[in-house]
Amino acid sequence: MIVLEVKEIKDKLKEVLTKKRYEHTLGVAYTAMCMAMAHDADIDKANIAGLLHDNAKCMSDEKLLQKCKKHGLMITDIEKTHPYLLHAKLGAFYAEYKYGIDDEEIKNAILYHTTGKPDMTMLEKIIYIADYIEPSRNKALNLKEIRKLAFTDIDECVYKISKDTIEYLQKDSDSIDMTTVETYRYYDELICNRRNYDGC
Ligand code: DGI
Ligand code: FE
Ligand code: FE
Repeated sequence: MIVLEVKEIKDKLKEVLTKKRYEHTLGVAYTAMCMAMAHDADIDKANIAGLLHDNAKCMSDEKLLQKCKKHGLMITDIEKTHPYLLHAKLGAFYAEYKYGIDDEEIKNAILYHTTGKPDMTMLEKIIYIADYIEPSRNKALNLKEIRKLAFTDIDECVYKISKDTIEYLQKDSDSIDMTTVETYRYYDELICNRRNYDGC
């Protein structure tokens, strides 16, 4: 098992990512570390997961499909038609085999950073959110509110991101991964139950 220092991980990423993607990567890592501070999570794990979340992003669809097949990673129907989704799966695999990460929570945070999943761990939520709000992101709706929620109410923040993502993807509803829908349903129910419990 190879174990790389943060500096070595950054140097390796610089070689495989475009300049813009590398800047985004640093933005996610720094945002994830700040969120870890706010939510009593492990700052070093947040850094590593943030740095590695898009390590397999700068690849063509053909290459993503070919590499996943080569390494025996299961490709779902939606991933066959939308291969860019595979950058999360291949990225989690590379985190272990190219960057020496054997921490399951870090690998899962990378694996689910695009779709989210029901009942995420704190680190999974942090990476899912940091990817959406890091400072160089500027296209999504409601960013101001979502950025604040990242530090004040993390479950409501996941709920809002999954809701806006589904709305954004609705134009082409065949493109929506079931895990993305399950994430939305889980956090919708969680927030709804909490509101009922609070009597509002
Ligand atoms: O890799 P990044 O661009 O930094 O961010 P990401 O991994 O979250 O990917 C963002 C894109 O993924 C964004 O355009 C929304 C899209 N996405 C999220 N869930 C789904 C999805 N795309 C499809 N086709 N299906 C999904 O369920
Ligand atoms: Fe990504
Ligand atoms: Fe990203």
